[in-house]
Amino acid sequence: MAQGCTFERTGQDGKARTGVISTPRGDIRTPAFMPVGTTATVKAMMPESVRATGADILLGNTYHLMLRPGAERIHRLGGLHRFMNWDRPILTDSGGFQVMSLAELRKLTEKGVTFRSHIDGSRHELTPESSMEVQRLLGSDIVMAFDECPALPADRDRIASSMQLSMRWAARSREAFGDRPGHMLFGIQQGGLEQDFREESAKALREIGFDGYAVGGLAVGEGQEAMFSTLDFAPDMLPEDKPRYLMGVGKPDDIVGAVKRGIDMMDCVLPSRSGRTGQVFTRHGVVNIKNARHSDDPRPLDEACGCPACRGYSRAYLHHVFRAGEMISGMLLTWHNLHYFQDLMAGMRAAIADGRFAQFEAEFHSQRADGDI
Ligand code: PRF
Ligand code: ZN
Repeated sequence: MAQGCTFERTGQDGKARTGVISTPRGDIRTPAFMPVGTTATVKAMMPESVRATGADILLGNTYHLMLRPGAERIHRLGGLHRFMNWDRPILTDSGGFQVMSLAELRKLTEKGVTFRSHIDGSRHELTPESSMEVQRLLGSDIVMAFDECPALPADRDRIASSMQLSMRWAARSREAFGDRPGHMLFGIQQGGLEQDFREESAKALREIGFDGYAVGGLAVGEGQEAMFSTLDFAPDMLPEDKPRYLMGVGKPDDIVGAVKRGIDMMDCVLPSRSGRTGQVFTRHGVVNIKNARHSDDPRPLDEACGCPACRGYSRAYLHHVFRAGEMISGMLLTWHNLHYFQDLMAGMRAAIADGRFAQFEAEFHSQRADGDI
């Protein structure tokens, strides 16, 4: 473990774990949900509000920030924490995944990937070495190795060669990262849905040695059932005494299923993005605030929620400001959604600590309706 950072496991119930990652910028309680702050903001939220929802750590993106406003600029301005006024831990993704989904004219070689910016068409290159440098300039607390992730379905040959390239890049990432006390480097397991490739990838990562391990390459079109089948074996291949991070997941039921299978950290744009499109997550299921049936409803989104949107406003008001395109709509709904996701994590942490995770999971599912509520 990088000097100045520790991972202490404080409880386990079945495969579900609870613990604390300690960093010089603060503790991260696990299982942890990381709100996404791609462009140095969690959209529609002040950092102090993000903290008030219960977040211990945010996710930032190498790809977006290197293009705009530039990593050197952020570095000159005191680093990403100072720049965006968030002084707690930040994890940054390494860029390869975003290049593959957003950039244009991508060219993949052994060295790395060249591409055109989706913002202004300018040419750029990302390699394991340059990704480590950008993440250093940003001042990221948890740095992700540079990897490649094929969209699924893909044939076995493509999955194998992509995974093996990612493992060579993982070794180069480790070398380029060097020794940075107080900062952690996470490796990323790839290998699609294939047990043998997941094992080959895990073995390569374990031999290199990382401060934490991500399960990458899931939630890329395979569906929940296939993702859970893979999570039935993939996390077990990663060191038990290091944090395990499932990248880009997910819906509340994905998160509960991932924690049940031994995942400690997750991130997803869903609560923040849905907050801006009027989709609201509650313990009873999804509420679509744009639906006309909310227009006279004096009740809050969720009676049991302690967030500002639920304490101060009716569904009728939230429906009105959404329909009117008012900015407070995105602010309140995002706040509620992030609060709901953090409540869910806190509920799981407490249930694991008390040895009642199965009961928590049963209640989580029984409270939920399938359709809109
Ligand atoms: N690799 C990286 N970032 C990611 C993924 C990955 O496989 C995913 C897959 N769900 C999301 N974000 N570096
Ligand atoms: Zn609420």
